[in-house]
Formats: sequence, structure tokens, C-alpha cells
Amino acid sequence: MGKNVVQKILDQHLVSGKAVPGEEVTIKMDQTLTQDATGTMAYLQLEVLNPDKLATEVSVSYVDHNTTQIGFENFDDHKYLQSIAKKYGIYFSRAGNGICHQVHLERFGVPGKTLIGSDSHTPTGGGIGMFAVGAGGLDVAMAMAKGTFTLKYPAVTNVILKGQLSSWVAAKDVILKLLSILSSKGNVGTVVEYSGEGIENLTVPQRATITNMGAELGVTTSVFPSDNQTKAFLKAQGNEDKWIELKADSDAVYEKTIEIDLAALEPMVAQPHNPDNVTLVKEVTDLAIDQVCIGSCTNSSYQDLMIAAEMLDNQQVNENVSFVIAPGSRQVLQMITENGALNKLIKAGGRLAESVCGFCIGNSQAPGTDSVSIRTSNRNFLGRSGTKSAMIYLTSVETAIASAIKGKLTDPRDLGLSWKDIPLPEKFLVDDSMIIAPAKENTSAKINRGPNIGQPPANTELPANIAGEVTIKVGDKITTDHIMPAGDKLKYRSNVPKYAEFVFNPVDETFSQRALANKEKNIHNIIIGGLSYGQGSSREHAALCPMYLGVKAVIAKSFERIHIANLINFGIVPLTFTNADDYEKIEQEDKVEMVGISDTLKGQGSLKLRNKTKNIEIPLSYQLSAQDVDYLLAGGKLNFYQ
Ligand code: MIC
Ligand code: SF4
Repeated sequence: MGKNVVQKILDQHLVSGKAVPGEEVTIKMDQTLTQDATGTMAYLQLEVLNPDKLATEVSVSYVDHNTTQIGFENFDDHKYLQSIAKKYGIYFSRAGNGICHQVHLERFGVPGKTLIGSDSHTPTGGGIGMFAVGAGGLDVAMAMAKGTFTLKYPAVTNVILKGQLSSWVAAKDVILKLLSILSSKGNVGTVVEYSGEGIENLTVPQRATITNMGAELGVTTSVFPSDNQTKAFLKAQGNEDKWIELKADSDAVYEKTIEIDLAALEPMVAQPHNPDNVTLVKEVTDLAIDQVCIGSCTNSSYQDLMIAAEMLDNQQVNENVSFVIAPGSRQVLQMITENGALNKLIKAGGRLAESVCGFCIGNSQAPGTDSVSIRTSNRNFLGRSGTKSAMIYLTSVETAIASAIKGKLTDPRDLGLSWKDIPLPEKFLVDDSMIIAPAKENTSAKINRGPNIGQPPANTELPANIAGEVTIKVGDKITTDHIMPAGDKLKYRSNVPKYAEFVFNPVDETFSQRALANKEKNIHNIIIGGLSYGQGSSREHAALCPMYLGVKAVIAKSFERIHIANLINFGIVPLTFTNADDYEKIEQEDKVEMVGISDTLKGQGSLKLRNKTKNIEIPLSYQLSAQDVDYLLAGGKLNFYQ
């Protein structure tokens, strides 16, 4: 039987386990990436593991999230990261060099390699034919130390792209279409593999837009084959020698197949407050807008910025629109500066932001009260922009620019401009002077530790019984932005006790205090969640900070992949309702207990939650491997390996 691309890469990297969907396998990881917001904690954990030598071929530490630098914390973190990179032999991409996923694709992407990154949009690398997964920082630290990662062998969905995109319809519209088909929930454990003649005309940056936002489907990753487009991109980056051909066998088998006719696609928009709330742009009439932001790791490539500049040539953005541009990397910024495109954007009224995450993570350019913002990024969760009452719409660059000109959400086909194709450049401007290459061996470099940099907090072993209260009950699709908000709180990432004050802040500002008060009285905190609990980011702080507050278990209808792994990593037991309706039988403040939980997990026995307040018992389920149980019993992965 033939193999698909995913199977080809995974089977070459298989260390242990059976290559059967759903089975736990350990694979070799060739590369890692971290960014500063998750990286400081990942490297604090790496210091605990303290390997003599990294087990990966390439590890890169990026600074791209926390660059606002109001106060000393961000810069201290950057200094810490730079010194750690020097000590352990890690490439260090300095602040200003660009967003991790964009730079990694440009400078480190190699088809057929595996990559694990402490950021949920690491699958961007699938655009160049990598098997690239997002994970919590601890799993990335483990991959650096041991060279492996354990995951469920995925079921592969084949998305066949037919035909060719029409003018004004973009790669972003392809992934928005797929989100409208698959939605953001129910796809855990699968990988999307793209095929069909429609992919032949998609450049690597366009493919990367699609694989990047595959993260919003909740899949493990998304992958394109490596073909002539991949070769052209690598050649233009001066890396042609890294090219290999990678394609599915003609008799490859897939779990599921979806066909999308590119020629039939139209401009699409994800409406507030979820990336899968997708409709056609033309269906949303008379939506006046206040802000347009071009950038983020989804749409900030050279081609994206050039499209924006061409559309705005001799145009002016509407007087009611604040227009922000954040090129994805220094390479992109240098190229559009040299060819004059930047000038067109500035002339049209653009506000140039740093080549970092910025507006996307909500630590700058927060919209005004009740504002409408059109963004080319990938997430529009409530409050993520920094303004709770703002309405965020996600579109392609083409739609965003048309809207900026008109002052209302506009289908770019209605602008009356003539379409100009922007081809992949034959040569990108390659200047790696902002990437500090590592020394060959670990050095005794002094580690720079600012006063905001704490130690990873320790957990205790799992108690024999969990007994406490339901400290919070939340609904479906609770994202990590609800659990552990970023934005202006990002600067506390290296200081867990401080950051923990904001757990569940957007949902219930009293949670943190109530949880801490319980912890002091030895009352265990339990969280009740709905469907897709933990959607979104890879931030392990969404598990680490609740752990610090004394949360012992989360019981939900279903979990997202990265978040459930993070819960296990930090010793919080993830459980599901055996009957989803039982969710209704439990309320906030109910007193609950799970007697003998540690023995039950060890024996893989059946588990019941006793609701003492309502005097009922609720059957619970779990899917935990023997290894997961060992981590939970030890109070987390770091405890287990220490
Ligand atoms: C995000 O897009 O939500 C982030 C910020 O990049 C996160 C990582 C983080 O929380 O630091 C992610 O996607 O994993
Ligand atoms: Fe940065 Fe936004 Fe991409 Fe996350 S989604 S890595 S915050 S640009």
C-alpha cells in the first residue's frame, strides 16, 4: 500500500510505537523553535534538564512577541534568552528580525524535516513540506534535550485543491473555506495533507498562509508536498541544496477526502469571535470599520505586502480608518524598503509597526471601544485584541486593503482596480546578520537573569483523593486567551505567581483570588468546561498558572490537543464527562470529590465524581497512556524526570 506525505515523513522519524492512527508514537525531532513569550519558561525548564549537548539538528530562539518594552521586563527576558542560546548552542533571532514562523520558513525551512515549536502556529512550516507541530514549552525543552516528541499517530485528511484561484481571491480564502467546512472543533488527532493540481500554482508563502491557519482547525498540523514551487522558494532563499522531492504515492490512502474547487472560491471573512465563523464578504453589507491591520504570521510575506502596496498605489485610506502594517520579517521589510513599496504604503496613510506579533497578540494597536477592526491575522477571540468590546474580522490582504480604502468591509472585486499578479521573487534579500549562530559546543556563558525571571513553580505529587470545589464552570470553546490572557499581561510570563493573578480574568476576575484562598485551606480547585476546552495557543501558562493556584483537575466535554498535553505536563488531571449531559448536573461552587483517584488512574479503573452538594455521582472518562499517568502521579513531567 502506498504512503501519503505525512506517513513518509513520520515513518522516517519513528523511534517507537505503531504507525496506526490513534496509537501513541515517539518521533525524532530534527528542529525546534521557541518565541520569547513561551521561550523563557521553556528555557528555565531546559536549565533544569541541563543537557550536555542539544539533541536536535537546529534549534532557534526567536524574540517576536514581547517587544513593547514598557518597563524592564521584556528586555530582561531578551537578555536571558540570548545568554541561554549562547550557553546551549541555539540560534538566536534578535528582536526586530521578524515573527518566528515567517523567519523560520524563510531561513530554516527544510522539506521532510520535523519541527516542534512552543507556539501553536508552528505548522506554518508545513507550507514547505515539514512535519511541524506546536506544543507547550516543556515538550520543546524535552525535544531539545532528548531529540524526541510523543504524540498520537494522526489520521490524515486529504484536501484536494482543484482549479486555480480567480483574481482577488487569496490563499487566506482557501483556509477560511476549510474552516467553514470542518469548523474549529472535532478535528483533534488529524493532519491535513494538501494535494491536487490546484497546489501547483500556490507559492510556498501562500501555502504557509494555509498551513498556518490550519492551527485554527485544531488539527495536529497541515502539510504540503515538496515540489517545484518548494524548490523555487528554497532557491530564491539561497537554500536550493536543502530541496528534496516529497510527494504522496499514487495509491496512498487517506482517512477522509475533501475537495475544494479553487476557481469557485470567493473572498471570505471570519466574523467575531471565532475563526470558524466564516461567511462570504459580499454577504456582510454596510459594515463600517475603524481599523485595518496587515501582518501577523498568517499574512505578512513579501507577496502579501507587495499586494497591499500595489493596491494602494496612488490611493488614500479612508479618513476613518487607522491603517497598520507590520511586515513579517526584516527580510520583507528590507525588500519593500529597497523597492519603494513601503513608500506607497506610507503615502497611502499606513502606520508602520515593528516586524513582530504586535497587534495580533493584543499588546499594541488595541481598537477603540466598540470598534470594528479588519485584520489579516488568524484569531479573533473575544478580547484578544486588547479591547473587549471590539469586533474583529479576519480576511485576506486583498479584502483588508479594499476595506481600508472604502472605510467599510469591501469585496476587493468591487473596487474596480485591475488585478496585478505578484510572483515569487527570483531572489530574496538574504541578510542573516540579526541571527546569532551558536558556538559548536555548550559554553559556560553567564546567564542574565532579571528580577522578573522566577523559577518554574514546583508541583506536589497527585494526592490520593481529590476533594474540593468547582471553582469555575465555563461553556464551550474556552480558549487559552480566556484562561490565560496575553496582551498587556504578557510581560509576566517569566513570573508565574504574578501572571497567575490573571487566570480566567476575561471570564471571572475573582477566580484567581478564590482559587488561591482554597489552596491555602487545602481545598482542591476543579474546573468544569464544555467542548474544545483550551482551543488556541500553545501557552503552557494556561496549565502552569492554574497548577500554581491549586487546580487539580479539569472536567470538560472535550479538550484541544496541545492544552490537554500541557495539563498533563503540569500534573492537572484532564477528565471528560462519560455522558455529555452530565455537564448540566454540576454547578460552580458545588463541593465535589474523587476518592482514590491516583489508584484508579494507576489501574485504569472506572472513575466517578461525587457531587456532595447535589448528592449524586457522575461517571467520568479519561484517555491517558501509562506514561501520562506516571507524569500525573509525579505532579508533572518535570518532577518525573528530576
Ligand atoms: C498566539 O497566537 O496565541 C500566541 C501568542 O502566539 C501563542 C503563544 C503564546 O501564548 O505565547 C500560540 O499561538 O501558541
Ligand atoms: Fe504571533 Fe499572532 Fe502568529 Fe501568535 S498568531 S505567533 S501572536 S503573529
